[in-house]
Amino acid sequence: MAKGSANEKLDLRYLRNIGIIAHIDAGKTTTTERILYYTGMIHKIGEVHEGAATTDWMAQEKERGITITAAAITSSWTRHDQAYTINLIDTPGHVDFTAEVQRSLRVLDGGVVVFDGVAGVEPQSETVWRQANEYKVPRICFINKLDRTGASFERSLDSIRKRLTSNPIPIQYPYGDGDAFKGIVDLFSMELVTYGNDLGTDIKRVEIPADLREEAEEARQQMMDAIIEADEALTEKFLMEEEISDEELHAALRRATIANKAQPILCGSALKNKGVQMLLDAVIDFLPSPLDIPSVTGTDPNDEEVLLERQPSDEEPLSALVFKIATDPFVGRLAFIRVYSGVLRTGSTVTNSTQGKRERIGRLVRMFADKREDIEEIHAGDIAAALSLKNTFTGETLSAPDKPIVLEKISFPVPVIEIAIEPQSNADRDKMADALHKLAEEDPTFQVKTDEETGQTLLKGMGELHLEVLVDRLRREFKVDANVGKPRVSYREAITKSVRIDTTFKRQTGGSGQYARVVMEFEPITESDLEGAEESSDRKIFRDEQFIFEDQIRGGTIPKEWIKPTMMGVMDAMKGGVLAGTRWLVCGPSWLTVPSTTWTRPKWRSALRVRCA
Ligand SMILES: Nc1nc2c(ncn2[C@@H]2O[C@H](COP(=O)(O)OP(=O)(O)OP(=O)(O)O)[C@@H](O)[C@H]2O)c(=O)[nH]1
Ligand SMILES: [Mg+2]
Repeated sequence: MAKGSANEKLDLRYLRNIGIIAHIDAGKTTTTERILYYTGMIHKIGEVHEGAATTDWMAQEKERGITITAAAITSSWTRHDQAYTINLIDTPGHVDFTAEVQRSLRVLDGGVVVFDGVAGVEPQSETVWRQANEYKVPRICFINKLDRTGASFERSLDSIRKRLTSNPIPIQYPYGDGDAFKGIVDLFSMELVTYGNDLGTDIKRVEIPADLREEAEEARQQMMDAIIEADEALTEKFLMEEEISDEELHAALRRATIANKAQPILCGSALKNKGVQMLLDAVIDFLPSPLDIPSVTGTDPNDEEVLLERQPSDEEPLSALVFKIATDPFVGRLAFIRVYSGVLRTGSTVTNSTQGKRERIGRLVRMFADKREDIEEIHAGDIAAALSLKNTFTGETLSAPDKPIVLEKISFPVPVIEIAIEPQSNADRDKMADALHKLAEEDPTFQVKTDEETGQTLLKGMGELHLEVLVDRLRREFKVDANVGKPRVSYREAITKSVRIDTTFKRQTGGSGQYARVVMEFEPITESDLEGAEESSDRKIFRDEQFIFEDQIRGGTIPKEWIKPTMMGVMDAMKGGVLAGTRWLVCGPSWLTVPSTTWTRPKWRSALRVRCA
């Protein structure tokens, strides 16, 4: 691992913060696993379908063979004798977990978009592409699964061209497809890359075979034309009929990619270990370092109008964004952080400038999926995690106490579906509240609420799978036994005819005792009641959309201060209703507790109607 474990300054030129994004099952995790293997982070390749992939570490991920939570890893790759640090986030493809993509793209500098070579662009590829556009994340594309029957590089490329706002520029060309997929032509060096073993570690660069020569040359010409067209300086040179070198083409493609004017297209088969090392080379060659992207901007917490800017440098005041909170079964609350400027050090005190609170930085760790390594500092441009940040949540900014800045928050979609959950025992009830709180803290698209009318606890999420996984985690990680069901529909009661209530309350507790008598008339409200009733200046009539309360007490026989609580009692009772609700129309006697001698016969009349939901 490059600079991760040490406290030496990071040379930002040699850092890449990237995310892998795609439709579900395109092969993101399979590709990530190869990246870990070829960069020496793991010594054996684990497959998704065997529940053994490093970044799919949660029990639910292993069992289902899908990624649920974005996993961050750090690795190192040597290119032209220079070691580069790569912080990589493997994101989930399922639409229910789109928030994981959203927050990852917010803090990453570049993206690798993976496509299934049979299906090409799929619905969720369009979504993640749009998200990457929104955050202006430069990207390269990897057309994967070329070993599958029916795979087609050309067709997939065509779908990228047609269905995404893009300017794809292939820099590779496959040799065969399906069972016959044998290797990849590097259109810069014009060599065929093949593999001498199944693990893909024995890379051979050989002459392009005769049967492929013509196609490869045509593909190279198209690449050159496309790069020249995407770069003004080269276009000019071309028009002047000057010689253009491969180095110039390469540099121009890097510029165009970083400026989001083009996307280099690569291909291979992650499962069959073909093309991943070249993908790593392309990450280094074409995706930006933190120095290549615009410096971060934010606002002054004391004055939102004041825009502030921070350069990606250790010398600048600290600015960092917390983009994810996770509950780690071993170490507790983990906050994933991207530091944009300055240095975040263990033992230091920083300001959570979003909330205006101080936070002490305890342990800092570098993440390797579910494993971690202690570090002393996180430098400008880097991504790592902090333990025991108590008051900081997703999307909040940490900054130097004397130079606070608030970075733009992360926007998340609103949860759309609901289920009801009920603990099986009282012990589960307490555990459940705590666990739901923790899960909701991790996941901004998961909300917990209590339905006031039915008293049920409702879980709101992005889809059935999302909620199913959360309930499963509740049971297994937090050991809460709970039943799940559909939310109860809250029927409302409405009175249908007028009724007169005459209630007496008596309590003899020694001394003067307590006595109250309440007489009320209730009537259904009609539309004309609501329209017709005039505003009352003597405050004897109170009205809202569903309720008119008329005080008919004459001559001040009842002190005024008791009237309002009486009305509030009725309003409160209206929320529940008398038949199925838990509240009674005439509330507890606390507001009627009066010395018996002050009471005469009140005559109150109130009208109400409770609308059916
Ligand atoms: N034939 C073939 N299968 C592949 C290839 N890459 C991945 N797969 C298989 O496709 C399935 C999905 O792969 P994953 O790597 O989990 O895909 P993913 O994009 O991470 O999926 P999510 O994280 O759930 O969105 C697994 O069964 C892989 O073995 C490939 O290059 N060729
Ligand atoms: Mg995955």
